[in-house]
Amino acid sequence: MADCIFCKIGNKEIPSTVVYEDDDFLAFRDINPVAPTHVLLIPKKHYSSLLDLSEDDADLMGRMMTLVPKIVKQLGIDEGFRVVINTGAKGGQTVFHLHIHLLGGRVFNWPPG
Ligand code: DGP
Repeated sequence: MADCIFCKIGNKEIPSTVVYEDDDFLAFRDINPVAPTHVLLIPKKHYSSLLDLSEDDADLMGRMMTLVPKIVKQLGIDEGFRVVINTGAKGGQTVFHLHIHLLGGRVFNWPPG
């Protein structure tokens, strides 16, 4: 997608701090971290959100999920972390290219306690 910021990060038109890359995925540091470690994992293929997925995407998305343990171990946050996918403007999504937030360290107080 021509005007998608994460497509541009994925194809290196826009620089980012990359922590993992292969042919289909890129993980990079969030520009506005809300946790001591805050990384975004994206498919290089453009999907606007989780709502774009169909059965045809099961293999790609399965591989994306299996990257999570690999990346959190590399980042040293595997003792405890959160995985967040904001979906839709009312779900807090601000960049409309599917991405997984990987949040490690002390994060927002949810669930409370
Ligand atoms: P969300 O609100 O779930 O759509 O998350 C979008 C995240 O993307 C937000 O935490 C900030 C981050 N972000 C937006 N623009 C850039 C950018 O140009 N570079 C990087 N590294 N992160 C960005």
